[in-house]
Amino acid sequence: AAAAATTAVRVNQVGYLPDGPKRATVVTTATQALTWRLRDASGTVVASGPTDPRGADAPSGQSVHVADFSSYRSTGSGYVLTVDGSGSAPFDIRADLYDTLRADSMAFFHHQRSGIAIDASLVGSAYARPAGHLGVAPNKGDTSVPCQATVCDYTRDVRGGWYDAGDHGKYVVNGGLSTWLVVNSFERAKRSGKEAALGDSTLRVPERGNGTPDVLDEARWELDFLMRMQVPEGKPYAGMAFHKIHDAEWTGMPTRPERDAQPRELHRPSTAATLNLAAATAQCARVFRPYDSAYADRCLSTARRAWTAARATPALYAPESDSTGGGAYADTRVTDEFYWAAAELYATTGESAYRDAVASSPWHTAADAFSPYGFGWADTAALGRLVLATVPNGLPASDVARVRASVTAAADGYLSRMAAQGYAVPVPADGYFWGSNGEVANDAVVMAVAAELTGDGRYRAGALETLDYLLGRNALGLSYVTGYGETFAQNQHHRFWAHQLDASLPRPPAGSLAGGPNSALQDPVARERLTGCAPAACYIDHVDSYSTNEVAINWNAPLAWLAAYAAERTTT
Ligand code: 9MR
Repeated sequence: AAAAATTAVRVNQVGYLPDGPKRATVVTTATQALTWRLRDASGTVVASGPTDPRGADAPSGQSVHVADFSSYRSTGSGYVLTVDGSGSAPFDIRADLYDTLRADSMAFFHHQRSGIAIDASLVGSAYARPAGHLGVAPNKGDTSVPCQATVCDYTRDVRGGWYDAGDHGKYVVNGGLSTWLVVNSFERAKRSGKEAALGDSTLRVPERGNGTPDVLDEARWELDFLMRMQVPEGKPYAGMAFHKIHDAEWTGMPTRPERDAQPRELHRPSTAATLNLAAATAQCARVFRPYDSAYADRCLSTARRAWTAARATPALYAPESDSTGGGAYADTRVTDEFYWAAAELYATTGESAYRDAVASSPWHTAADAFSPYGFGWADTAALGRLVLATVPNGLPASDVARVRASVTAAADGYLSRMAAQGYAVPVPADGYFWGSNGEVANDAVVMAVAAELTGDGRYRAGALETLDYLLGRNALGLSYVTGYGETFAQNQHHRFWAHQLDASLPRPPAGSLAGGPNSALQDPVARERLTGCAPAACYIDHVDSYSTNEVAINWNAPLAWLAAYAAERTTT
């Protein structure tokens, strides 16, 4: 009995796809193989086998075994995996496992919309709220936002878009990356002929029924905002993008969007934001073309202007110190943003100037365009590679082959790291930084693209297995996605979904991904409650732990991408 008490069986608490990998991690100090038993809802053992003792697992700080029941392919619900007298959370095995997550994780963006009422008929009364930041008191509003004193002497209408995270800031570098992932999920689905699942009237958005795929409607809400962030002609830095717009001072917790009384401010343009805008709008021009050619034209002219402006001002950096009232999103290396924007502009236009910019970029041949720490808002070279690997373009065939090989090599790296770890996580032991769950999901996106490029099922298995990690097969035995699994994160840091602080406010809606373990302990709650944690266990489901438990558009975007991929029932 003493031994049983220390055994824990961690599974994907939502479940497994019938044709997908099915592995669990068993926390135990036993050094010899144990027997795992898969029991169906009636308690009958339907499969069994030996565990694989792995010993000490550095990221989790636990001694673990792995149980592999992938060969079991029957469907049902209420399965439990037992080892040594301990049982896992119950889970399902079914082909439609990810259908609801596909919709919920994408619906996150509608909930995050600024400048529009979130209607009870779409989201239910608990999540309904008046429009935020349209200038209705006490909001100062985003309809006429002045620049910071040293930046410019005019105001801009930068309404709309998505709030970044638990705060009410809107940041172009993170908005562009997140939009890119949302639109890329549609473009990928379209390549596989399965885009109808993301099409019109598949999401509960106000635009449903307008003939345009709902995922693109959602992305357009942010694209419209991003385009408003471009400096107008005739002004200093014309064509560049303001780096961000947010409150003058941090607001307290909780603060409903429509109750935010802080003055809003536009912060100085940056080269990174400008190139991010160029990449997202160049992609828009290509993907929106069949549905709205006038909009595609507008996106393309924005992208061209942004590109030209970034070339003229190639080193205007947002400072790390600018973090009062909003995040800094500082980045002083923008060669990778130049590469990503050039790749998008080239894939969309085929023009030689953009091809030359791609070919002459150091990132076109760099060995580290894909890093073990994944891509992110400051590391975008991988996005350029993903575009050039998947969108037909005029690069020499040998060049395209090399770019594609770099995607599969990156995926190989993630697979080998997963194989070496008890919890099959694609990130290294020192990779549990702020937003590590987003990093995990981004790595899975790369594996899924490798699966598409090669038809090799190992890459699909890797992408699916990272969902296992996010949904409960992890050091804490907790699903990081609200509403999914037996035990899930539900107190994420958010100014409106702050139920933990004010019972009249809702919890995060189903499908909200927590930032995840962050070994740097960058908030007071984490420092007080998590000191000494193993990297993969540096997480707490507390509303004030913004460095481990915030939600953010750049983390939900790859989750939505992955959920759509997993729901598609492709075999590669
Ligand atoms: O995701 C961002 C992370 O990479 C940074 O280390 C961190 C600190 O600067 O900021 C994170 O982004 C936050 C942003 O600054 C403000 N809105 C909430 C974001 C998610 O926590």
